[in-house]
Amino acid sequence: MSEESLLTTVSIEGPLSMSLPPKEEFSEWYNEVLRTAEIMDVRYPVKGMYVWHPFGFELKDRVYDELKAGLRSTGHDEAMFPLLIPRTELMKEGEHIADFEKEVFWVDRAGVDELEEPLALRPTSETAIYPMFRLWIRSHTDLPLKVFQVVNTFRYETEHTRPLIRLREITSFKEAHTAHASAGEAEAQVDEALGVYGEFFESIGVPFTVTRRPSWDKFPGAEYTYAFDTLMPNGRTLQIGTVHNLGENFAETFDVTFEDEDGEQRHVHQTCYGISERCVAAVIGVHGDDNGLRLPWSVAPVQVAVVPILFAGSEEEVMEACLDVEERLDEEGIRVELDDSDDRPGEKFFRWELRGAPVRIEIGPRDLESDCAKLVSREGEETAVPLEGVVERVQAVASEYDGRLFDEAAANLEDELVKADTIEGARGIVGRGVAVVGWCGEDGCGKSLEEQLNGDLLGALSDREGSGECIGCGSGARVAAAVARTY
Ligand code: A5A
Ligand code: MG
Ligand code: ZN
Repeated sequence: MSEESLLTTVSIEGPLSMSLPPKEEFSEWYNEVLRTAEIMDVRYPVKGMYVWHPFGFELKDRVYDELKAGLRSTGHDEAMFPLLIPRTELMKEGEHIADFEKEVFWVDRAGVDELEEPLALRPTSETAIYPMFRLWIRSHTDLPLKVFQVVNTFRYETEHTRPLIRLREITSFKEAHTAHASAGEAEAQVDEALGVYGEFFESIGVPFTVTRRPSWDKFPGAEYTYAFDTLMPNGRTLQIGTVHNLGENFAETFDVTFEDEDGEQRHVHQTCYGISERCVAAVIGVHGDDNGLRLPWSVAPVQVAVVPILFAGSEEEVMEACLDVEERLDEEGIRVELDDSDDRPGEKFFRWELRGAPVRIEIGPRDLESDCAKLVSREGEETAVPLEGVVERVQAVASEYDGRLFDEAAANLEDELVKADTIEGARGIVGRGVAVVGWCGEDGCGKSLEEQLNGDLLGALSDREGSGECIGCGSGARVAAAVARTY
């Protein structure tokens, strides 16, 4: 056996350690991908708090760049408020605190002193921000006010904690808060926010449903809540964002008023909306495969991995060609990494598939004989490309990559949204997909549906009409509602 064929054999098969649990075993797969692709280290000794590896952090930052761009382009300004909230402020809004009280971490000592007033670690920042809105807003000319911040928030979650999904320290909580002169403007803001979030999720390839949450699942203190959910591979939906119309509730509590055009003092109308690093969990869960991550081009920290196939005698020539390809891609603003580590080619292939690089370029002596490089898609399709045409070919792949990823995932979600006309039928769907059922919209009937179906009523789907009978009580179905098992 020649040296070359021996190495090739190794590179194709790879050692046994280079494998993941199949994606079908989603929970094991997810944990193993987070660990081996270096997204999160879960060994930090506080429950529900995890460490971002640099690779995961860069992925997160790129995802959040998309989100921030959408907010900025619609007139939201970034600000930052303190982590600690005085107890009296936190306790002011009765409905809000009734729900959050069980989840709050407290600071009640500083050094050796007991604090006169305990300070809460923000579980979310309404009660930190609105006392400042009170000072900032004087007149109708100060409205609308639209700010957002990306901060860590703390929630003492008692359900099973999971990295990126259910955290006690949410490290990347993006919360937007707005104030308006009228109810109509606040409603229009809810629509704008739904649009910004929809475009954001599409830009990271994550398909979603939008539902109006039932009254018992709305944000505490809100008039109503819309939520974005995606479907994870284990058949559970994950709430990946929410948009709330707060009406005048918080404005009344925090005395946030403005002088209108007739010189009258009025309460502002408010909205807020939030997204956490669950959106990164969604990117990972929705697109990954048995070989690891499949990252959208828009957010992949490494879009193209260049792997030299080295043999004694041609090393210099091969490295030169690799460096040239790297440089030309880099000049075009493509995030390229030349993997010149000492690992075997097979190990490098595994690494870049695991890390979700959309394209791998292999260059070896055989490719150079015909002045070509081998371009391998993340799905494993191989094409020989003339060296001088590599940049163009990569750009062609880039231009259609994310659209295809999203369409594939969206079609999959569409398949899993299954209409059911009976309780029996819906039972067979909940737990593996999303049951779409006629619902009268009554709270009592909805709660009983949740019990009978052993799932959560996500609420009325925004893009579907109710028709026929409510599957719970047989009266007219006012809405088409989604029911699923949730994270
Ligand atoms: N102030 C508003 C925006 C708010 O706090 N809304 S929220 O409670 O619904 O949170 C916004 C989003 O954060 C949720 O839709 C969910 O996607 C995410 N989230 C909530 N709790 C979380 C947790 N413990 N870990 C990770 N993400 C969480
Ligand atoms: Mg909660
Ligand atoms: Zn009913």
